[in-house]
Amino acid sequence: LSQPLSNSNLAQNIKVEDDRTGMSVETLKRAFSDNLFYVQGKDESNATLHDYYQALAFTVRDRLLHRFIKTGRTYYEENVKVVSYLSAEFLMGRHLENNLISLGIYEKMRQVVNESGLEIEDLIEQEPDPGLGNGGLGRLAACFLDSLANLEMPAIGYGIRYEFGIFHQALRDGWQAEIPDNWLMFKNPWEIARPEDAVEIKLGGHTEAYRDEKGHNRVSWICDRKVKAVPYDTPVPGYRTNTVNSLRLWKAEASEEFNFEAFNAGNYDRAVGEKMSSETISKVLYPNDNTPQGKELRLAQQYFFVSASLQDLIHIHLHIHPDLTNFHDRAAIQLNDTHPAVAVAELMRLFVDEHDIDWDQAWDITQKTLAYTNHTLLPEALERWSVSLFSRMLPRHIEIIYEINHRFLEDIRTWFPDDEELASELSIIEEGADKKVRMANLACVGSHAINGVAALHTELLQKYTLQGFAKLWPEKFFNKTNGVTPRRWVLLSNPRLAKLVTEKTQSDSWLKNLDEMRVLEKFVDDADFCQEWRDIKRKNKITLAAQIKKLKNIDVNVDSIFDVLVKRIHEYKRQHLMVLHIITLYNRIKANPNIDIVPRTFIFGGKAAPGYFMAKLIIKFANAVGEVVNKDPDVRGRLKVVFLPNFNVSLGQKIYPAADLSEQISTAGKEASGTGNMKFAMNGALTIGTLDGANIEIREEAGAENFFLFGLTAEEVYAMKAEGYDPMSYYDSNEELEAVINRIAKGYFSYGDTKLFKPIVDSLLYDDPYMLLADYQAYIDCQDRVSETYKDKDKWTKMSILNSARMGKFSSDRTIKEYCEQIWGIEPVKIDIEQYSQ
Ligand code: B1N
Repeated sequence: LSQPLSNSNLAQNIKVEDDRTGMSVETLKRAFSDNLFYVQGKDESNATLHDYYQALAFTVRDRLLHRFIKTGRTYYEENVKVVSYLSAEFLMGRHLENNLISLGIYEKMRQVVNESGLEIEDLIEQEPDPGLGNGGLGRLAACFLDSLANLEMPAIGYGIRYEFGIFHQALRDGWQAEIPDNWLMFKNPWEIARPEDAVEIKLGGHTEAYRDEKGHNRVSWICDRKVKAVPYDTPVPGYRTNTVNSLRLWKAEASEEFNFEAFNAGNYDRAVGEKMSSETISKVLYPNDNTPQGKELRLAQQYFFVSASLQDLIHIHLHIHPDLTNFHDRAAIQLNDTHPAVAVAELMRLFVDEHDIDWDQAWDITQKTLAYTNHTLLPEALERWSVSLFSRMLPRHIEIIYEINHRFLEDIRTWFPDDEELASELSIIEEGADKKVRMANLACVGSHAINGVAALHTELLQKYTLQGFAKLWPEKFFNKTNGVTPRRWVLLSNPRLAKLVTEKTQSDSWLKNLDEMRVLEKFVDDADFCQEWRDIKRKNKITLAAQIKKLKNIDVNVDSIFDVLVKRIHEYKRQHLMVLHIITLYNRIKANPNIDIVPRTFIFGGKAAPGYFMAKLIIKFANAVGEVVNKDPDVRGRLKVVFLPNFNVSLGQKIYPAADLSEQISTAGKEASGTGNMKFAMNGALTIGTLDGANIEIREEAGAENFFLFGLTAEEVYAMKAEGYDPMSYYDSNEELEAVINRIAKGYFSYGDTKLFKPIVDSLLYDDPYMLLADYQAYIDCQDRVSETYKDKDKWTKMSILNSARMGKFSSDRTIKEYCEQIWGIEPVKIDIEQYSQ
């Protein structure tokens, strides 16, 4: 974003039919061979599938670049307000197929690839799935970038270019094994390094007060370490728009200055050590979801990408504006959870220490710029950093935080003179033997907007988790129910369904306005349409069945209910409740082998945090039960249990379209929103779920009669806990439940070993923090209703159609419009590329 050095219009020399821009089949074919030859250095005699993938990827990338460059230039020249989405995770999924679809050249490219004797699907499968996120939070960031570009909104994603993403999960003897994800092993055609835009990040050291030439008291931070942050930009195209936004991810490298000193001092070892320890910062994604990792390196990661992103934004601003006093008019910054919350202190430091703005004005700009999204109600998931660690790494920031807190508490004590309890609840610092910085409090105090991610979640945040702040500043609170992009989660994942919807609505505009899927409602009684609907689901199930055969060597019945639970493994998500249902059905078969039972295929997928013992044991439990059930001749194949390894975005794309039943069975009040629930419903799965997160709104939209509801409400959960919940009483009074627990406890699923699953049994009987036993009977009864309904094909089909047709609300386009209008103040910007258009 610098002033042009030349005013001759070089880009104009590039003609539409040139090999890097042309969209005709002939040109694409030439470009594909050209890239294979000149980029990969191969020809058809020695090219591997991966070489062909790279050639195809570069051919597609070339066609994004004009739009990419023009988009950035337009934002700069038109001096528009841009939103920056700061997130420690972006779970983008594979780029190639998405970019082909966005550009509208998928079918042409298929032809080109076919003419080389290859299948485009095989090339698409060559791309490593970029797993720079754990689960819903990272995937939400990716859906938001898609919607922002689709809606032609000026936006940039800022995050970390982890060298190792989420681990690859293998299953060995039913146990999870973690394998490093070396996704950058081959070159990444989707990123462009911008070493010229690198910035320095300081760490450690101490602060010194001084008086500047104007006689002002100032502070300078004398660090003991510097790291260089190098940006890598990935284009994010909108669906058939000219807008191509940027995802800017920072890589940590050794600072030249420091290396130089060590080299000059003749200390080669130190220079090399410095380089390695610097690069460690962006080395690996912490594999925890919904539980913080209080590691020093994690705090360094957070500060590293926040400081780099804010310096970048300030640098860009000062290119156009004389000073930073109007920064908030040109930048909106969204904090994706508290992971980037140190931005509050860093923005203040940059304004006050580096750009000489007085405190009050700096604070005003900071608050007007920042907004914070909370993603969890689990108290143990709220980030708190020890003051001693914080002070060691960020000595200036802890001073700034204390100053912010001091001024904030002074206000609180003026407004509520005798309420010391309120002051201690709201304080950014948690007092005690081991003082903590409460990152959620820091984010709330430093932001003008705070939001939850589903209606119930926002309500509970205001009532419990952030109640003090909600009373203090009710006007700061917003609900922004999550959404998912229909481009990736319907069009790309389920092309058969997409084709049918386009035929019936006589346009593909539903992909930009998902509410248009409502048109399908008028076909629910059209027998031919219903048959087509069933055929599509069946074909998708056949495709998934082939994948199951390939990955697990298990044969499944495509006419059985595909009953699916895929998400991160966590006790609050209650994967083990689904296992209790499986054992219940198994017991019924064992008691009466000729029982009339609706066949089911239970499909699990999901990773456990490597240090989360119970989550890993639940994986083993599901696998162990599956092993017994799948091979018992009494079962006669009526029940099959499959745990698919390494659930990720690519596998999700195969699973959601093939599901009949979506399991959304978290303890009410624990799942902030969920987003998998939306992907399933859009693809015509029916939901069995609790009144938790966005399930509530999905049920509202689909209609209560099209949703299998069970279980306690959040308020009932709290009330029961307050009264003293006794899980044993359910075991004592429910024969079916007792038989299930006894079978586990006796070692039936562990070759007689009664110790293996004892932690699960004990947790359920003596503690049951997630109330599986309280919800057990309601769940089983509801599952019996599911089976009854499935027997009535017409009824099930109708419910399925209505679910898909009514999911318009859960397009992330709707969510993003709300953020743009109500929180960011961002408007669409047309990108004009007439000189390159097709
Ligand atoms: O964020 C999703 C929600 O749909 C889910 O309900 C929610 O569980 C998820 C620390 C998290 N909340 N918190 C995290 C992830 C990584 C980490 O290090 C917390 N993820 C969620 C999107 O709103």
